[in-house]
Amino acid sequence: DFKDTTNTNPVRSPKKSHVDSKWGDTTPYASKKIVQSWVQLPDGNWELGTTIRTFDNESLLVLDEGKVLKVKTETLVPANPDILVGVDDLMQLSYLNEPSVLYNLQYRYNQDMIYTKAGPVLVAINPFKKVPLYGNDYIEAYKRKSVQNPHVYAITDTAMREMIRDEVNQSIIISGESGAGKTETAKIAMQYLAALGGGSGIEYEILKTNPILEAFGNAKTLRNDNSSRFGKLIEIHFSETGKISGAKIQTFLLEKSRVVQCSEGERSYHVFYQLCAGAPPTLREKLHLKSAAEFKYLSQSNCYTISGVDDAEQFRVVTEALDIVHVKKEDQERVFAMLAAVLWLGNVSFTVVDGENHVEPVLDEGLTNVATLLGCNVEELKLALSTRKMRVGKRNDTIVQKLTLAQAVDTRDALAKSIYSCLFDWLVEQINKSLAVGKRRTGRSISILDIYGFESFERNSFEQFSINYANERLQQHFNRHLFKLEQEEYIQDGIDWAKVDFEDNQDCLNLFEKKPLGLQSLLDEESTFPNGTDLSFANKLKQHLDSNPCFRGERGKAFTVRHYAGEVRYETTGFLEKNRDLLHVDTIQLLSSCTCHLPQAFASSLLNQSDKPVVGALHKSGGADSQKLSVTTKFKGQLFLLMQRLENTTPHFIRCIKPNNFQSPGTYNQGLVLQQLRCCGVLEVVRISRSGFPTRMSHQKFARRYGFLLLDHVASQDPLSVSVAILHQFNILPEMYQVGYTKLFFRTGQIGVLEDTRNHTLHGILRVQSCFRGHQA
Ligand code: AOV
Ligand code: MG
Repeated sequence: DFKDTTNTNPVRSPKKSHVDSKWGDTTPYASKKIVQSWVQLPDGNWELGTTIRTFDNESLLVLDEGKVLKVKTETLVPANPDILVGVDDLMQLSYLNEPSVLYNLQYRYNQDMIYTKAGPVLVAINPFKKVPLYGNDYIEAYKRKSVQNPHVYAITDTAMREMIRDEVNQSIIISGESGAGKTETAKIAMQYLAALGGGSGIEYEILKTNPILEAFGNAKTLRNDNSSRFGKLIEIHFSETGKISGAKIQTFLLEKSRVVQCSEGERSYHVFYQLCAGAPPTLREKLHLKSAAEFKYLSQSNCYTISGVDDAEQFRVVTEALDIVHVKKEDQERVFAMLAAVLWLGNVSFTVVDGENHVEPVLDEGLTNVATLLGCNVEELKLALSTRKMRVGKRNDTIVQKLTLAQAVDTRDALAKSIYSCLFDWLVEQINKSLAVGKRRTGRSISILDIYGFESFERNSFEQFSINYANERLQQHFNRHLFKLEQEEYIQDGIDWAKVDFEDNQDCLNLFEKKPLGLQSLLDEESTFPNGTDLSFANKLKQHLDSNPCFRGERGKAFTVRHYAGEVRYETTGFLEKNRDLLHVDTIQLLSSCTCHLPQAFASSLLNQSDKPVVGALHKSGGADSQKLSVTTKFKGQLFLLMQRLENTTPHFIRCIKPNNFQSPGTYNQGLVLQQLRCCGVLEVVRISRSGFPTRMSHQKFARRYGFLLLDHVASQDPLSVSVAILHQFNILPEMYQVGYTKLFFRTGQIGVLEDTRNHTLHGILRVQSCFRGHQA
């Protein structure tokens, strides 16, 4: 129940420990008899050395390969005794310093032990290869608790047990940089839940949502061959007996721009390549499909394949999965037709009309195929792509404006992007219908959060701006639970506690969210100005935010933000347009006239793009609805709601770590790992947990839960007296617990003994009862 590993360390009183933020234990070096210590080499890596002589303030060390080194003694960092090498919980390290943690993780990683506990947090290091840690045998073993190694299965098991025990919703929150392994980890957790809560058959459907959502929402980036370009929360519900009763998926801000534009060496969404490679002949003909290389949207980045991935085979996997979540064959075909329409849209080109500044679409197979696939009239399509209706003057006369080349290309791309994102939303809706949970919400659900990880590229745009903001929010949730709330609770309940400092990211969040002078408000403001440009936006940021320590204005249209995970330089090019994300009325009207639509839901989600009725949406400033929320504002609202929902759950955190930037197995880059450990505060978490009291229970609950185990009569029956009597009877050492005003606080592992005794006793009672009943019968 209380899955704790016993702390083998001598307990240090938090008040007396020599703890500083950098090294953890800084008990004066010279006062100890340490043979081995860590020495930092010029390349930044740490190596183990044995001190052979010390003089003045210098030490002579011999390294593993026999090299001898003279260094300043104060730069040496104590190493742990051999017996602690490779411990499965960093809490057990006697010296909790960066090199020891790095080495411990590396030692385990080299033996394919990719999971390690850092107090309450599970650290997972991406192996970038198949590791023999999964499947039914392992699931069984974790279920029976016959293995103790840290694992996603173990943390998922804990969530499951706590959900049933406390009747409180749980969440598994997975974070880490792009490519660190979040999505894989989420799938491993789902696998475990499906195995434990399976039976109704709905678990297969839940598992099959993964290939579908990955096909439509993941793509190859420079960081990750299977990078999630949307955020996802899947809430899995359970019946009273612990069986899965349904699930609900919520998605966040899909990166639409990828449909029409992606950088060299990256790909658009997997599903496009899968369709081109895997569609059977009849479908190919019907959709006028060609190979990926013949579609401009796919050819622009010069990357068609992913090593080790067979797109044609994946196409079959995806269609099979669509069958399983009950998307009808005819709807599937409509989905593919929409995808083909998007691809053909990219091939629509424009010619400049003689001597004028405006353009017309070329009447070629691109244009006609789009019209056929969407089921609209070619002439109407031409007009929608090259003109714009506007209202002018006091009488609101409608005039038709002809578009320039740039405007026409934007209109075409905007159409492609919205068809795709509506398709995505529609699919999620279909999946949710298939997985639907009954109306009654219970206290029995486990939510798994897998969003896009922190990103920093050579060029970063609005997408990275949004993704990294989401990661700041998530980091705050992590901080709140592991540092803030934890310590506040100790102080509130009046127990003896010396505060542990942690890197707070509130300043960075304020930089984003502050009104009226924060990044998001300023972006929204500039987006509503008809004359606002990316440059005027960048200038405004510099004017108002230059004194903010998390912000730095750059030359031209750029700015830098100091994120918790590192500095990122953003180019404002395209920010305003992406934030406005407007679809012109003409386009919406065109789409609502199409005959080849997916069922109603699709059309309506498209019309929802302008939050008002289509007719009322004509505006002077370019024909779009000014009421529509900006992308940033909507995203922020979604994230707030998400955080609120997570606040009502018991969280379980998994930190994924990327050991190298090449997606290759066996390479452990110390610097890279250290940077990730630092920015998410792993060492501080361990420090708090080690000196803290992670298990707590109110006096009442404690007395009720264990009171019946008391052997002697207690004079006073008030919960506190009963609790104290229990503690005495079980010989719980005074340094292992603290009595607060309302609760008892225990160090890691302490409650386990009580729980075991309680379970044994209960078990015994039940056996006696059933024996008795059997006897009677
Ligand atoms: P991410 O979700 O954290 O990145 P993924 O979960 O997609 O990262 O992992 C990236 C790749 O690492 C996967 O495609 C696998 O090849 C490999 N990998 C990760 N975890 C494991 C594992 N446990 N065993 C084997 N291989 C693994 V992003 O979505 O980019 O933030 O936006
Ligand atoms: Mg992912």
